Amino acid sequence: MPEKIIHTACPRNCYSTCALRITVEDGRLRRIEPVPENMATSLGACLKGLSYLERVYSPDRILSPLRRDSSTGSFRKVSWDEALDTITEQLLKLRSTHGPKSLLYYSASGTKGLLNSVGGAFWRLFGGYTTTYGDLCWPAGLEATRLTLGANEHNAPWDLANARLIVLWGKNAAETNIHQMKFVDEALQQGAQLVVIDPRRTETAERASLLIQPRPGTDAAIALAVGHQLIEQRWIDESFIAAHVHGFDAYCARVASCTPAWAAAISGIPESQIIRLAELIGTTKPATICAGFGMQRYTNSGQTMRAMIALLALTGNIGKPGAGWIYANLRTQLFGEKDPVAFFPPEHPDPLVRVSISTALLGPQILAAKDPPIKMAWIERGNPIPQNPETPTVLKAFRSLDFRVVVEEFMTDTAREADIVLPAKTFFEQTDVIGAYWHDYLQLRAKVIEPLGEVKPESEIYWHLARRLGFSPEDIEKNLPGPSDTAIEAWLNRKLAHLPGVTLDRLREGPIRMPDTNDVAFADLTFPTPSGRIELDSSEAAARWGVDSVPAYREPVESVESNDSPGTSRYPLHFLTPNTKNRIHSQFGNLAAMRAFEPHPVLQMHPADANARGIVPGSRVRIFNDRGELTVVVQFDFGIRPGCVVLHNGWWLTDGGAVNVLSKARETDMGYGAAFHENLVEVAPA
Ligand SMILES: Nc1nc2c(c(=O)[nH]1)N[C@H]1C(S)=C(S)[C@@H](COP(=O)(O)OP(=O)(O)OC[C@H]3O[C@@H](n4cnc5c(=O)[nH]c(N)nc54)[C@H](O)[C@@H]3O)O[C@H]1N2
Ligand SMILES: Nc1nc2c(c(=O)[nH]1)N[C@H]1C(S)=C(S)[C@@H](COP(=O)(O)OP(=O)(O)OC[C@H]3O[C@@H](n4cnc5c(=O)[nH]c(N)nc54)[C@H](O)[C@@H]3O)O[C@H]1N2
Ligand code: SF4
Ligand SMILES: [Mo]
Repeated sequence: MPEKIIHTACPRNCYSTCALRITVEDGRLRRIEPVPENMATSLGACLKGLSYLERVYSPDRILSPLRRDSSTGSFRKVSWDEALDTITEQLLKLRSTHGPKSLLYYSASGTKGLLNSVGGAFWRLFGGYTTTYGDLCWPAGLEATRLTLGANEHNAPWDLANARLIVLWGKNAAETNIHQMKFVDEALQQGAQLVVIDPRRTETAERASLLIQPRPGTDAAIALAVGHQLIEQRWIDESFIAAHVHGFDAYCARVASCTPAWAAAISGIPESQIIRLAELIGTTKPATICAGFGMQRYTNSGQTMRAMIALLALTGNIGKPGAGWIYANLRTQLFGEKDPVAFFPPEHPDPLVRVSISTALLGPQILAAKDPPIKMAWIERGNPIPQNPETPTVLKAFRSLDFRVVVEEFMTDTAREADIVLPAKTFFEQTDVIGAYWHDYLQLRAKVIEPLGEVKPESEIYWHLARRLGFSPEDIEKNLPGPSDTAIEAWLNRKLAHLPGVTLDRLREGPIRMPDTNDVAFADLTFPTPSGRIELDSSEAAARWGVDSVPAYREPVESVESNDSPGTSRYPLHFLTPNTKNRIHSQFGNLAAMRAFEPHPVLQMHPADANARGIVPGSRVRIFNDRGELTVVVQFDFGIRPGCVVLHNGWWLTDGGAVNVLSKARETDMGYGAAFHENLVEVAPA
């Protein structure tokens, strides 16, 4: 059969959301190449993207429904009829005994797509359901940005090349946003300076002229001291502040005592580095701060992010080319998710939906749920057992349920706990439309091959279940797309109808930037905040989250310096669990292509910390605290701040490296994020 070329886009939870050009031959994927029309990802797929050639056809992929034998724990292949009949019977029993809200529908970040909303539509027709609020990823930063600037938008990715100063603050773009490094590189070639602020010397830091390695969770102190210094040196843009900033006087009062010496003592970095950072931010224009998501997973990090954005407001670095705050660009999230607060409790506009479980507290809150209690879980697009905080409690919570369904591509830690596992599609096997959170392209995630084996996309699974459960044909017709490709396309076109000029046919021609978008966010200097200005003083922050209305530094709850944290002398090491280049969280690590680079979990440790504990490189060590223990191989790394140890997140329990065995279920100060980076451990020879 002749070769066929199809354009699609990678839907992983990854900044890039790359456009991909796929060659298919005999119905099989052959080649994956770049699509230069997406200007943000013109360099093409990363190794993970290229590894789809392995992933889709992996012998480990789940290609048919499986049923667990509860006495032996082993799985056997069953027919779709048996799987769907069993689930139907369980759902009917659950609904009549405990009510529909005893069903937890848990979905996470496994794939992007408009069709993801079909799950919610199905469970409403079922009569209702319980779901989660907040998420593991980014909400403290989203909320801090919304409170300060009014919206989560930022300049186009390529605009970064115009910056003269780039601060990658708690962001490891060389591994997590690799396409951003192209624009960092262009800026550097034109003489820009790069600052990296991270407790680790990452690959990103190799290009930096200043690397600041703070004690984790103390960045707010640094930011406030930089603000203090900017004001003291008159490195501020007074006319910009007068016209566009709300709360400058209150901010000045706050930072008056936040001297560089004060912040240096808190953050454990030289005072001279804070003074140098202030000088760079105060005297280099335009300046962009790119803030990572990793650094906003602390109990004080919403306030930290507000303190960081303030530095751009003081220096007039907003609304201009090469300037601004790059955190998340929600311009393409036009399907109800633009205002993250809309999803927050206590009220949900829909009485059929009980939004009562904080994602950060998933394990404890499943166990504690009442009226009705949670009795059954349906899990898709997520691997909560290794990825959510407090793995042992998440495991206990799932095991306490009467019945569990997991829709998965692979036998993950979560799938192994299921009573029924349903095979999940890969994105090559169903058409969808996806946005992004770094660039503003809408893209067609076009179907490229027929589903392998007996795989059915989720929307089709729901359609079959709806018929078995006896939902009315009108309800099904109105709310759920049918199984055929044409029904899916008609459903997608209806979803896009409110966007002028955006149709599947138009998307087939290539990625489209959002209508009415531009390269510079807030270029008109209007800010959708209560005051219409950039808010350094936010009464909404105080009212909604109970924090100081002006950003302040507060010691993290679990910290070597904090008195609130019992037993910290027993657990003196910060456990950092960052992302890694060749995985997206718990995905890809099971493939041979990735195992070749990272065959097993490795703890990275500064030799000074290791020597003090009699640990030699290459040996096995125990990492432990009151919550759990892991045993892995240790590697020395002079680039890590002493007092910090590093193990990449995403390893499975079955790999022996599931980092959340050690973390605590705890929320961030705002946005209902997960503060699992506040995590103290001790390490000893195994
Ligand atoms: N290859 C790859 N790319 C990804 C992902 C992936 O898993 N793999 N995941 C995607 C997703 S879902 C996300 S959320 C993003 C995350 O993207 P990033 O935020 O870039 O990634 P993280 O590794 O979570 O954190 C970045 C850095 O923050 C540092 N850090 C930790 N605590 C602190 C602190 O208190 N202060 C400071 N200044 N730095 C700190 C860590 O050492 C780490 O190097 O990446 C996305 N891109
Ligand atoms: N300690 C610690 N924990 C962390 C983090 C950290 O930095 N440190 N990072 C956190 C962050 S930022 C995030 S975003 C989360 C990520 O955690 P999750 O949102 O749970 O995401 P993944 O680990 O990528 O797992 C997604 C699962 O979805 C499956 N999947 C992929 N595509 C499909 C599909 O089309 N249909 C179905 N049904 N399934 C599919 C994949 O096979 C995979 O098993 O982890 C969080 N956990
Ligand atoms: S994982 Fe990210 S960088 Fe890699 S191909 Fe997919 S979108 Fe692109
Ligand atoms: Mo994330």
